[in-house]
Amino acid sequence: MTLKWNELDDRAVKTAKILAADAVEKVGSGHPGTAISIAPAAYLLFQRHLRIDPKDPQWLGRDRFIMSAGHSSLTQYCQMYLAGQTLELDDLKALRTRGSLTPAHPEYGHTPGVEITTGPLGTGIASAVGFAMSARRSHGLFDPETPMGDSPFDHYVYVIAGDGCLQEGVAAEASSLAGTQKLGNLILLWDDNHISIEDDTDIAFTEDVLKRYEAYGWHTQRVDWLSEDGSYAEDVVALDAAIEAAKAQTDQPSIIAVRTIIGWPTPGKQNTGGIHGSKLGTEALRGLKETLGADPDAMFAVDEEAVAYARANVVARAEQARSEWDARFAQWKTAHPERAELLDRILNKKLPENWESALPSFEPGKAVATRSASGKVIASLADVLPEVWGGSADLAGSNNTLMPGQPSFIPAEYSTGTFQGDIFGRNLHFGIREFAMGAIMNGMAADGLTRPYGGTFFVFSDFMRGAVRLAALMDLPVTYVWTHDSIGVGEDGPTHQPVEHLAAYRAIPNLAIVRPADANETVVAWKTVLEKAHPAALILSRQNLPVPERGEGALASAEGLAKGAYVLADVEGTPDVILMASGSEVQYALEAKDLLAGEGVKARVVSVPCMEWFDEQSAEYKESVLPAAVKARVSVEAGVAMPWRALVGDAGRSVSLEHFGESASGDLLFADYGFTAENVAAAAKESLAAVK
Ligand SMILES: Cc1ncc(C[n+]2csc(CCOP(=O)(O)OP(=O)(O)O)c2C)c(N)n1
Ligand SMILES: [Mg+2]
Repeated sequence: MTLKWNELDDRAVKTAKILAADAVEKVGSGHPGTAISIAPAAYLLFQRHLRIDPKDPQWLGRDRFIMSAGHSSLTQYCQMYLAGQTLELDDLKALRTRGSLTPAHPEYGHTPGVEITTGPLGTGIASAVGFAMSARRSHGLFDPETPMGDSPFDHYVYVIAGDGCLQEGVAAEASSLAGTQKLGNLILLWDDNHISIEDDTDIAFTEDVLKRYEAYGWHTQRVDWLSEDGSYAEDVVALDAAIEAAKAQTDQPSIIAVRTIIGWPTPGKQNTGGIHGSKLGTEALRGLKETLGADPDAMFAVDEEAVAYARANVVARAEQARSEWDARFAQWKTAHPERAELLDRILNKKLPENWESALPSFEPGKAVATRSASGKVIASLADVLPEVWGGSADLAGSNNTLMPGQPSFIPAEYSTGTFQGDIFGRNLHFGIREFAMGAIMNGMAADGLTRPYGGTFFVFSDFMRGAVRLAALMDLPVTYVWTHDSIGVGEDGPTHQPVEHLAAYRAIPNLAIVRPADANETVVAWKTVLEKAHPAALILSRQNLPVPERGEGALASAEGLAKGAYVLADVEGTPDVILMASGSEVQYALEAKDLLAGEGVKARVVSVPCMEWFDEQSAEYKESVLPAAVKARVSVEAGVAMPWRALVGDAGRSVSLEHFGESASGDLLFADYGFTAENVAAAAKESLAAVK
């Protein structure tokens, strides 16, 4: 079908260019360049391809749009305005000002219609891969019998990315996986303008990007608006044909390189790094408007007729798309009432009645690694929580992240002797790509129909930190399964032994770091994480840990974990000293309690699996666990003591690790570095002395 495009379309594009320039000019900062030059492509996408309903930004049947080049948020904001979705002119005038719907970078959960927070370059592409995977998994979960493309759960995921996104490793990681996954629903427009902040990208970026994507298994196309002879034409017809070809490609993701001139047509500033991230200034702004045939002195002068035309077009397309989709969705609902109930439950963010009865419990006596307990929990979720799926960055066997009996989410032709592939499978294989794993899970979680988890060694969580921070910022219910959580890793040595990681991750706001002390705490940890549905990391041991007796006459119930910290073992009356510990070190605190009792010192043991959840508790509860009057305190954790300072107080002592580990057996390192009952008891006596 040839593109229908008329003079009003041209005028709407001009309006977008001028609004982008004016919005930055008004606030005095921002990124006008790309928003000016990529406007025709973004307009074409929003007006002719993207299936959205401006009245219902959360419409399940919509296509997803992701502005990976998040600095160019105006590209999206101007199109949302022209489409009549969420934003009005006043919102554009309020760009980058406090509380506006138009923050500097698109923010998920803040501006309806923004699918994911972008700005850290490259992560948008990776999250888009997550959205595309989520779409396929959702099709498989709710409508597996229907051919791909015909289900109400099918849709396209469109991304606009710049040179920066394509230079970032996370985009390369995710794009490689997208090729293997044959994500035919993913379409990436690369604004190939050869400019980033330091001007010409030749200084750092010279490979043939399309060849690279071809090697990843992508369908690649090029649309040159800038010709060899230096002439420039915003050829929307050619781009439209390329988008059509990309949509027709059902078993490969697509990239379309659009060679543009940044800032075109801004006299004196186009094609320079200078227009990337600074306001144009009066002269260039007037020049741009004159070139576009607009009043050079008017600010925010919109072409009302063109705006009305664009909005009407989006409404008409939305009405048609809605009526087709609504009918298909209604049919699906009637045909599958149970699945419709499941969808309802998931959309309402509820867990099924009594789901927790599927969870395992562990008999005291036998020692169990918490990673292995976590694996048993994951296995137990298979039938009760079909929305839960996940995997690992090539460490499934070590992270215990496999859901037994479930096929792998890979095209069947990539099945191996070990893993049976199915495009609707459930076990995820991220490859050795931790950052992409994190950003992909963000896309899945933001899409909202599934609950992803992903594992790696805790020490390598550093590689995914940028994505974890975004999950915390967006408050996405992603679960990290980070195992091999301390020097307990042993022989693999200091490169594999986390030391500073607990502190570093506790420093991220809105992220729960949960380090259970034993198998039964691990069960409650998973249960609480799934119930709370916020970003959370499970920090799990490689090595076996004792499973102590709990209940009457023994240690307190592991249910206390849900409060973040709880009294695990107590004494008659007021304790002399409080021993706090997390994870594998709780056992030393318990042993120390007995040693101290032998010397007439009354020690309370508090298990502190999650400082963030403890922080949320009432003042009364906190006082009941850690009475202010008891100043003698000891923390025990195989990591830097920094996060414990507030809990131990001035007279407190920390049994901690302030240096890197070594390649040696974990048992030897624990003992040699002072993680023993004797040393904990000695620290308790020191603290008691300090109080006196
Ligand atoms: C991970 C990350 N590193 C650095 C930046 C800072 N930054 C913002 S835009 C930009 C240049 C982007 O170049 P490009 O994608 O080509 O955008 P264009 O200049 O064409 O708009 C940089 C380095 C960032 N936002 N994210
Ligand atoms: Mg660029």
